Amino acid sequence: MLGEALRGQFPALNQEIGGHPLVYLDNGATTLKPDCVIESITSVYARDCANVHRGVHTLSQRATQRQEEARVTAQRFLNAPEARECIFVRGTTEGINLVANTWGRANLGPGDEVLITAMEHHSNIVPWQMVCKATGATLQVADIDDDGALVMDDYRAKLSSKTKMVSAIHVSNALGTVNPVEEMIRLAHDAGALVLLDGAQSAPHQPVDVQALDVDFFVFSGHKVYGPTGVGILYGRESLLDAMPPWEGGGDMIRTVTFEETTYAGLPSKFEAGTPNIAGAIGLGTAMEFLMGLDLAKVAEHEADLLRYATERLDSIDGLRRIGTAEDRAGLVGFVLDWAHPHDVGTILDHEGIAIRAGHHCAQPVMDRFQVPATARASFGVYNTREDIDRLVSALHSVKEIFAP
Ligand code: 7TS
Repeated sequence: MLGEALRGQFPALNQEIGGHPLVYLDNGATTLKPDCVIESITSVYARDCANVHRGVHTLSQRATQRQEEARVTAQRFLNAPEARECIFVRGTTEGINLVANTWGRANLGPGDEVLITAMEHHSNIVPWQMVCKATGATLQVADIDDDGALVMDDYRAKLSSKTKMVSAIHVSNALGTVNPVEEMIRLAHDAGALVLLDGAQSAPHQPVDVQALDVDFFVFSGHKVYGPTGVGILYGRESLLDAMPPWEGGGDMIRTVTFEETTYAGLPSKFEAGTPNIAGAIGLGTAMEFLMGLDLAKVAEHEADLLRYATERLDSIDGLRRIGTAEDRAGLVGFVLDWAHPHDVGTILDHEGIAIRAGHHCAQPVMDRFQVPATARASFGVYNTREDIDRLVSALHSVKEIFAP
């Protein structure tokens, strides 16, 4: 049911670029959307178009019910104990900023430390840098090795009673590294620290169980799990979310307001001020149902096969060097070529109808670590096939003929 059999459900795949059928290998940036998600979003605007949580009329009740059903779907998707622990946010970036700005400002001070890894996306570096600056806390960074794997000895060495939060990428968007998160979480908890996992690149590719992981916060973006842009989920343990101050003030997040004092609503409303991305939340619900319907364990297997195949085929190209060679990898392969800049590679591949990403992938410290300005990255999704990889490899051979005849 994966690969070729799914392609008909993704209308964006049914087009030609420069006279070639589209090969979409930029799923790490965003995934294409299946018909069911597009129809789900359209049906909100076409039929159930109303604001949520405030209307007595039928349309508002329908919109509210559908949004809250999507929250229950998120609870199932993550195996969260309670639906109210799943907060709708704008995406991974907003989820991390929310925790940094609420939990962080309330709990960090001079002498405290936040530990991240050297393979983080900018969205898991900058918010912590900002909150450390504001609170006097210190940002620590656990090293990675030449394969792009976390150096566990360094992680252990940098964990101490000063560490209040470990905020780590689950699967690296630049290297594909899958971090040993179970061990990282256990060690962090032993040291008395909380753990936030950036699941932007794990949630699309494997089952996630926040209870089995015993993780305190988990964030992911809707648009990378075949859902719409502008929506995502922050999961947090209820006791932690309850104790955190609100993020934005406004409608829907209050219990009572006077000019002297405001009391706040309970979860999840406390963190959802203002009119939310209603159609986005509902579309994300449909996307999570879609992925669970495919069985995420099978998705993981399918993409692992593509990764193995791509690795083998790319390694047969002279002058191609893969960046990110850790043992445990998922979802993507990054590489540089001796004979062409990644941006030129990306542009030429586009002429062949092949979409990849070239750049620093919002992970400049990773590029610095590997002393490259950028990499080319092919990232996989449920609809990709071995033929897509064959097309990529044959187009790379054409690039080689242009640059290194
Ligand atoms: N964390 C990781 C690991 C990511 O890969 C991304 C986006 C983000 C956070 C931010 O997600 P957002 O939805 O809030 O923007 N990564 C990429 C990428 O690799 N190419 O384009 C976006």
